[in-house]
Amino acid sequence: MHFGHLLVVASTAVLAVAAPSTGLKKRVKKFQFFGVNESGAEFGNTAIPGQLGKDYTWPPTSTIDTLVGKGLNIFRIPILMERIIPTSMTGTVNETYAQGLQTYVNYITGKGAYAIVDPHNFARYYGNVISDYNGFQAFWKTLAGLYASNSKVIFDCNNEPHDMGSASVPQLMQACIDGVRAAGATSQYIFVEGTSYTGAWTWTTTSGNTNLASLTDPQNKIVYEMHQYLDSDGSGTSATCVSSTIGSERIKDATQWLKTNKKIGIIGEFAGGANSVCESAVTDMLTYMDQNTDVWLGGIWWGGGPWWNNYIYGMEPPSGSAYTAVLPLMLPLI
Ligand SMILES: *[C@@H]1O[C@H](CO)[C@@H](O)[C@H](O)[C@H]1NC(C)=O
Ligand SMILES: CC(=O)N[C@H]1CO[C@H](CO)[C@@H](O)[C@@H]1O
Repeated sequence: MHFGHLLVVASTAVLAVAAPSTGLKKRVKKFQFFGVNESGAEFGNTAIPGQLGKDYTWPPTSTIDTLVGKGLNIFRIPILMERIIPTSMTGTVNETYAQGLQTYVNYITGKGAYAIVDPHNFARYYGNVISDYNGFQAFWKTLAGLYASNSKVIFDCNNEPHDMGSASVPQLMQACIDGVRAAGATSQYIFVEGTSYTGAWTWTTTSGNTNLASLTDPQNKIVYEMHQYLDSDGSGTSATCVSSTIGSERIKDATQWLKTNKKIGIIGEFAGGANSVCESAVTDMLTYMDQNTDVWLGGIWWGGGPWWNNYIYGMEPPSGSAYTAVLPLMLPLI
């Protein structure tokens, strides 16, 4: 999702209401990974470094308990590069923010789930497209170094690069891979993203992305992360879906690309509104992915987090619209 504005609503009494028992069953575990983006630490991106509890937050661990209880096993944690390594990409970490991340990551991986560290920066640092690849490699060496010994952490190079020139994307992603491995983090998966907001539907017609097939990793654990929303412009800003089959239609070419290039992928963001067309579209996409689990490792819903308030795709227990209406339909398919 890539709209610029955000409704940041400070925690309200709504959040304090005790979770009713939903009676939801567990997922059937067709996919290696299935989970939710847990938003909060990247909020308030005009306030750098920002203040914990005012500009940004770490999502509640109770949500992790609830969703792990449903069999979900992967959580993507958007963070801001400027908050974790503030002075320059070659600098050192901000201890306050790094500690907050560490506590949250350790909680997730301590429950046996995977935690994706996701610099939610659109390939930009302080607003400028990143072109200093050595600096970006240093950034990742420092960040991955914090988690070198935790094999349940996944490194997501950068969220949704866009408008940056096709040639730059492979260089940027390779610098990330090299930085992670140089940190001695050798057991973890690395998720790479493409430009055009890493859209699955435009993957094969975006040369910067097809060129990502040539990325190399000595550990051979690269996963191609693509995003796919089901609204008309694919931006993830509307609760209306194009049709009940738009999901499989939009990921078909990317599926073939993964197969042809012998790669594996994950849908790192997807969503549709809580209505019957979108619900069919979501289950259609998941059914198609299930027929192609040789290349699709799973999916990660956008999004959860405590500050979304009545969000069209809200996956936050106990009352998020997707949590109550869409998750029950997905559990038998994932
Ligand atoms: C570190 O980040 C916190 C917010 O997480 C901020 O309050 C603090 O000023 C930052 N410290 C430095 C030295 O930038
Ligand atoms: C892609 C994306 O994440 N879009 C928005 C989603 O929400 C975050 C805040 O949680 C915004 O910063 C993004 O612009």
